[in-house]
Amino acid sequence: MKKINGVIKFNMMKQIKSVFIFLSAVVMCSCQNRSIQFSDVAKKSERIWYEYPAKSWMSEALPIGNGYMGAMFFGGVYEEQIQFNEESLWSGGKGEWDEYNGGNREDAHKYLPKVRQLLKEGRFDEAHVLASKELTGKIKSNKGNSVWEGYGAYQAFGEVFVKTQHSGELENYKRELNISKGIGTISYQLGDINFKREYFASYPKRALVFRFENDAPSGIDYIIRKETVHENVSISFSDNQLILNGKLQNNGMEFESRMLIETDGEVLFTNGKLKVKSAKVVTLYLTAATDYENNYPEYKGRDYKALNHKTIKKVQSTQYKEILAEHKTDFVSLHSRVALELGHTNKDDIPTNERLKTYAEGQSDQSLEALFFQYGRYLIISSSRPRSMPANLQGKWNNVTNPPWAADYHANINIQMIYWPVEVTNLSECHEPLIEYVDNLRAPGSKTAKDFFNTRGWVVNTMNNTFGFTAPGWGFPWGFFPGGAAWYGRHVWEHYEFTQDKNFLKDKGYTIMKEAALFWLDYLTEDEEKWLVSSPSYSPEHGGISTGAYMDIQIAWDIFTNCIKACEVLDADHEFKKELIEAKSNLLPLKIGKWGQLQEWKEDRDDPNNKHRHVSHLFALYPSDQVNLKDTPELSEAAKVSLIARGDEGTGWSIGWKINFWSRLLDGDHAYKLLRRAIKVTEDEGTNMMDGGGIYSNMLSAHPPFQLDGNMGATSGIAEMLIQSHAGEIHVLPALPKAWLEGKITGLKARKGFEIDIEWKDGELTLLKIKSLSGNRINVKYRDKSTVINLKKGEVIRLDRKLKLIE
Ligand code: FUC
Repeated sequence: MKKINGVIKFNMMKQIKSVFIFLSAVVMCSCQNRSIQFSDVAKKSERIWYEYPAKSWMSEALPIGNGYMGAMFFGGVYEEQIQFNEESLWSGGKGEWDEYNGGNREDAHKYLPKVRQLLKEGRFDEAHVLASKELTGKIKSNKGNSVWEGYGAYQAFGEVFVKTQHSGELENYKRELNISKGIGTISYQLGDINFKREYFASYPKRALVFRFENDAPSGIDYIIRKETVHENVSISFSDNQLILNGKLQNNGMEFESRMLIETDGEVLFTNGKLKVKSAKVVTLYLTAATDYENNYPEYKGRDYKALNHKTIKKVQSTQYKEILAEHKTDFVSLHSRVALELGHTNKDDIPTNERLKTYAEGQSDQSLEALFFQYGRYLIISSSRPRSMPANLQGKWNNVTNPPWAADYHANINIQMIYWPVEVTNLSECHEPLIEYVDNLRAPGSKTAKDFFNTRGWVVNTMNNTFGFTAPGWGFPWGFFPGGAAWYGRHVWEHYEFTQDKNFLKDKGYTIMKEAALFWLDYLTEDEEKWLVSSPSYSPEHGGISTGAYMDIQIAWDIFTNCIKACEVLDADHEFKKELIEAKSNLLPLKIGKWGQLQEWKEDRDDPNNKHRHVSHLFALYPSDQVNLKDTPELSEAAKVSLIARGDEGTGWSIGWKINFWSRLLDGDHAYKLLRRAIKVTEDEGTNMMDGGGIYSNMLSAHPPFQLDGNMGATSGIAEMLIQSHAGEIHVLPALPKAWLEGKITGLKARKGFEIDIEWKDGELTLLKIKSLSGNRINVKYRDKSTVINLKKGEVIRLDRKLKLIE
């Protein structure tokens, strides 16, 4: 029984039975007018709004961002508070501790044979002690209060406060974030004066823009100041710019923010503040940068002052209206690629906080679910754009110097989850920062591979910072996870699968994947039955040190499989491909345990009462495709048993993951149940690891506390409910819940280069539109029907519920 889980086979029978569709341009023309139309209701619904200013940064303030910078606005009436970030402002690194070297220890691998031997002999406690001492990352802790030197944390940058010197009775207050345009607005009246503010984060201009307007006949007065939690800063004013300069006390990182002010009022600079007199309009353009550069091992050297200078110059020479129009075009060009309408009703006229409350009480609100889906897309567009750094655990939003888990890049589920929906929801460009970042981790990661494992290739463990920390974390049970790099390799492959961009694969992607695979070729060892296993291994964050925790094996399977496919696409590296095929065939097969579960460990020791938030042994089901209903039905059934035992509770991201699992198991109603759980509003800003998850009233996901992965996991889960393309075919409405009787979605992407629109009524497909972007042939499946389509690049077809061509 050596090969329970083989390579996914193309289903020949289905292929033969299928109807072959070859299209002509004539068909394309005749269908031109039959595309999916959205009601005004859907178009209007993409906003979240409130009738009161925010008090809590985490649960109420609203996020905007341009990839490089993020801001949270509160919407205070008499005093506005806008907290802002710049992505590279991090404590830690060599600047904090001159011996810092990404956690690496040169001779660590010398202890590997001994740890392996102890594991072989079943001396787990001793193996744990030795691994904890010798196979953990080097970091300096001398403060006795769990502050670790060198690793650092993402830092709050500063805040802009704007005081309005006017009083009167407050009426008609509204605070809103339009997520399809990327614009925040605040409007209200004080007495008989109308106030309006407009905020956005321009990616093309690399600046945050805040505009304050009033209709008082001779304007009103404002007091504007910038603050920061960091010491050693200087504030100055020149050339209409409020400039904040500083150096982080922690590591000497230099930073600067410049805020250009444009107003019809008179501006005075006194005591570090701007006094604006008799203004009807005040516009602030804020930019920021640091001397950080992603250049291993220095991570320093950017001419940040020149960069800021250039940004402000560009802004100075352009009118506000033009900057706004340019921003809208840029933002909408991404966000509008996908539109989703669920059901008929739209409760958009009810403030979001009230809507969330009634939803948590059990009322239906499908347009809220659609809004939540689009919010995930909004958040990633706002925090991950080409040439920016990737989104971290909090995207780009953080208001403290010691954020939870350092607001870093966790590679044992979190960062990957943040990027799960980008390809399928038509935001491939937003994936690029992750891939760039990953490419830059190869250098430190190959040192870690040598130092700790004596292998070729590169490796990343549980957590990374911005200074190339690729070693295992400094606590073995949570910090040891050499699977990070190969998991990142899956993102590279998915980027290729969706875009079919061979040049990308050839010039960049393949090297990242190959080097991640090399690590696994070397790290895997033979067990007593000659199967390849990892040793030591640790199923993320629970379970004890062992040999052959299945997540490792599934990750090795995944990178080997995808590398083999990449060799085929590129027609290259044939010898290496053979090596991979051989190793893959020797991987320990997945096993079904005594209570019918998919085993998490090599030994059959899963506890049916274990509710741990990590469900790592189902990596094979999602995001990977090693276990899928089409090719491995028994293993899928076992995965289901495991999933039921784990339960429906967890942190925000854990619930997000489970939505994707249930979708892959084609149980739309269970996926939906979890989606409702994910959208359940909470005020908990603590750290509940068991049954915390939900969202805050600003719709940011609560781990708790706020963590972006929960938003993105749910967005990906919704996409998986509507389309799947992992098993070599496009499966339409694979996990449609009963609650979504009616709906439409346009612009989803499928692997092999397709763009898909779907419309359904009474739970039945009514229209399927497929556009081929790469000229590939593929099987399309809807319920028990399937058909092979073979379209030229650019061709479009429309199919009905029987998958028959609509002429
Ligand atoms: C992993 C999880 C935690 C948290 C952290 C950022 O360690 O187990 O729940 O999400 O990442």
